Amino acid sequence: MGAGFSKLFPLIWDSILPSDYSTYQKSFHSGIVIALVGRSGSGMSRFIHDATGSYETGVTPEEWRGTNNKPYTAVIQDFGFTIPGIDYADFPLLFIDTPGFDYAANNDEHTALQKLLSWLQTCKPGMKLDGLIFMHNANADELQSRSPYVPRDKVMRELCGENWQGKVLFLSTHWHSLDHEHKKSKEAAIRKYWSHANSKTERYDIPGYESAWNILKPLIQKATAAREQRLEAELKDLKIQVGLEDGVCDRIRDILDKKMSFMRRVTTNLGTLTTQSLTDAEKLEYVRLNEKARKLWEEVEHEISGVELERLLTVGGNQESSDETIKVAYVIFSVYS
Ligand SMILES: Nc1nc2c(ncn2[C@@H]2O[C@H](COP(=O)(O)OP(=O)(O)OP(=O)(O)O)[C@@H](O)[C@H]2O)c(=O)[nH]1
Ligand SMILES: [Mg+2]
Repeated sequence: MGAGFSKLFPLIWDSILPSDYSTYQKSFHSGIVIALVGRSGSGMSRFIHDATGSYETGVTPEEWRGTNNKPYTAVIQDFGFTIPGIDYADFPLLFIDTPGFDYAANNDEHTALQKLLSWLQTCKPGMKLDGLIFMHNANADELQSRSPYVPRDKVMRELCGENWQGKVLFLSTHWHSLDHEHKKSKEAAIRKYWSHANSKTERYDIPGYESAWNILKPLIQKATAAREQRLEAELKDLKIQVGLEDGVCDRIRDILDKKMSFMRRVTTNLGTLTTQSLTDAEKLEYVRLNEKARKLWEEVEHEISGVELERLLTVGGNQESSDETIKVAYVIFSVYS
C-alpha cells in the first residue's frame, strides 16, 4: 500500500523518506536538471566532472584532442549526482551532457537545442530544465565573425518553461591562456554575440570544484525554491483528497520544513573549500531527520486505508484535483486490487 500511495504524491514521499539511487531510475522525475550545450571542446563534460568529482570517463582525454573532429561526447547522456552523504531523493541533481557542435551548417546552438528537446521528450517526458548552460571556449575566434545568437522563444519555453531567461547562462571557459588585451576583445565579442539573449553571462575563470558550484548555486537555489512550492502544493492535495488529519499534516509539514532548511544550508555550503561534504554534526542531524520521517511514514501507512484510496477513486477526490493525479491513482489501484 505504502509504495503505491507514495506515487500519488511523489515529491512528499521522496522528501521525507530516506531512499537510495533507485529513485533515480523512476519514470517520473522531480529532480533538479541542468543541461549543457556548446561548441565541442568548450568544456561541458569537464564542468560536470569539476562539480561532481566523478564523470572522469566523460571528459575528452589529452590524446583525443586535436586528432579527431568529432565530439568526444557521442550522444546526449544524463549523469545523476547528490551531495555525498545525502540521499538522492533529497538532492536529486541531474546533469545532461550533450555532444558539442562545430558551427558547420546545421550544427550550431539551434540544432543542439532541438536535439536536446527531442531527447527530453523521448527519454524524460514532461521534464523541464532548471538550468541551461551555453558553454563557449573564449580562445576560439568564431564569435567575432558570427551574427548575434537569437534564441527561439518557443524552443526555450519548451525546454525551460516560462521565464526561461533566468535559467539560461552563457559560460565562457579557457580564459587562463589569454593575455589582458585578448581578454578585453573576447569579452566584447561575447557581449555582442549574446546581446539578444537577455540572460546572464559568466566566466569560468579557474576551472574546478569551487568555481563550478559558484556558477551552479543560483540555478540550484531557484530550482530548490520551486521544488519547495510543489511540495507545499502536494501536501495541500494530500490533506484534501485523503482527508489526513490536521495533526498528521502538521507533522509532515514540520519534517519537510526541517529537511528543506537543512538542505538549503548544505547546498549553500557547496563549493566552499572547507566543506566538501557534511560535518559530523550535519551527518547526525540528517540521520535523526530521516529516522523521524521513517517513523511518521509508518504511522501514515497505518492510518491510510485502501478504503480511503478507493473513495478517492470512485468519488473522484476534490474537484480541484488534477486529471493526472486521478490517472495515476487508477494505475495504482489496479495494481492493488
Ligand atoms: N572547462 C574547461 N576546460 C578546459 C579549460 N582549459 C582547458 N580545458 C580542457 O578542455 C577540454 C574540454 O573537454 P570536454 O569538457 O571533454 O569538452 P566538451 O565540451 O565536453 O566537448 P565534446 O564532448 O567534444 O563535445 C578538457 O580536456 C579540459 O581539461 C578551461 O578553462 N575550462
Ligand atoms: Mg563532452
